[in-house]
Amino acid sequence: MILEGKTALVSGGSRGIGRAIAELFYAEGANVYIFSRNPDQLAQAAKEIDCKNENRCHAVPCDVGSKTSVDEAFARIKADGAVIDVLVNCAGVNLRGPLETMPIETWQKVLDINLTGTFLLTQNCFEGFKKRGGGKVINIASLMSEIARPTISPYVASKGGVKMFTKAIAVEWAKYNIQANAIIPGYISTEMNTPLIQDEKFNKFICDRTPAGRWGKPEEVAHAALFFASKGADFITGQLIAVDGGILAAL
Ligand code: GCO
Repeated sequence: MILEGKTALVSGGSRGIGRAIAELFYAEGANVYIFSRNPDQLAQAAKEIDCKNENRCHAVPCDVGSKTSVDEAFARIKADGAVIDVLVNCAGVNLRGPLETMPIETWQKVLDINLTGTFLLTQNCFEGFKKRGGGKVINIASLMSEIARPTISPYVASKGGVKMFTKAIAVEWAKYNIQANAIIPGYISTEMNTPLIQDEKFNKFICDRTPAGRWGKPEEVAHAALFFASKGADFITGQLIAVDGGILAAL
């Protein structure tokens, strides 16, 4: 199995894309930690992911937008004697609304979780990566790292930052055999996008705009994460893979 003997941390691992990545990494032999703000959803997810009852999926409550919460979560991992080999920064929120009336609190919350959270978790994994002689950082960027649409300005800004932060990690930590790459999910059928899927007009717009003619599945993103987590990607760093049904390739 591709991740046998590896310990992975997936933020936002209790649902959506993060959940699918945690499940696939578990299936490939990894010892998996999942972070999420929602303790009940988190505990249930860990139980379901650990379907072989091997105690290989661990739920750690964490608000990645809070340094205090992140420090406490990493203290728990350290107390377990675990060292992270593969970090997946997937925790993210999208709070929508017109730019002209966007409250600063909304802007700050989206940037804190999506971008600063990625910074905090990445920085906390560095010592362990160095101890292990290398590591993997996989950031979940977005179509919005490359293009924008109205009413989601904080999310677009945060995901643009995730793209370039991925390159910053890649160039600074390559000498430690740490690779950093990002995945650009297209429109994926997740809880975050439920309001969009249920909006008949927007749903049609996305299916027409996506050459594959459909919404993607979280597990389709997970396989790209598994590739970046594998030894086969040891000479790939600072790159982005779009799992988007062809949207970014099309006019
Ligand atoms: C939106 C969506 C998008 C997608 C995804 C695309 O409001 O347009 O939430 O942001 O979720 O980020 O990559």
